[in-house]
Amino acid sequence: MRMRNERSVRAVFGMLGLAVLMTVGSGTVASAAISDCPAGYSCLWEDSNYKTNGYDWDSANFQLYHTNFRYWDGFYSHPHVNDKVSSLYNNGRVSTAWYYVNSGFSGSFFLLARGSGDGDLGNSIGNAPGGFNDELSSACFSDWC
Ligand SMILES: [Ca+2]
Ligand SMILES: [Ca+2]
Repeated sequence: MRMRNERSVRAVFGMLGLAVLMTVGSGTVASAAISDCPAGYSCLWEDSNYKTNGYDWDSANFQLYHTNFRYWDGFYSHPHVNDKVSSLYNNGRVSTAWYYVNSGFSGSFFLLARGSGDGDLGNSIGNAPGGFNDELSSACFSDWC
């Protein structure tokens, strides 16, 4: 599948942090769920395919960083996302986003370039590597880590 190949290539670049190269073609993966992620935010959903309990609008979103998903206190409030994120999207305006399995930007991590996401952390297909499903506890855009 064309889209799957694009996403695999982008995953490799994402791991290298080459955000500048990531903008080409980012619009081709847009879906109704991703479009619910506000511009300038990274959005996190409990389930795969950019949904929480079947609702694509029900995401936890951060604008600069979030040090501990256990205490989600932003404007876009969501209490259940710690260790439950299964899909996510970086709709930031500028930079790569970093996602960590532990609070305080520690532990294993991966990167998503601006304008990219991963619809299922439960597999290693897409922009995020495998092994991160239901594990994430903090995240930041690269200027704020
Ligand atoms: Ca989950
Ligand atoms: Ca965790």
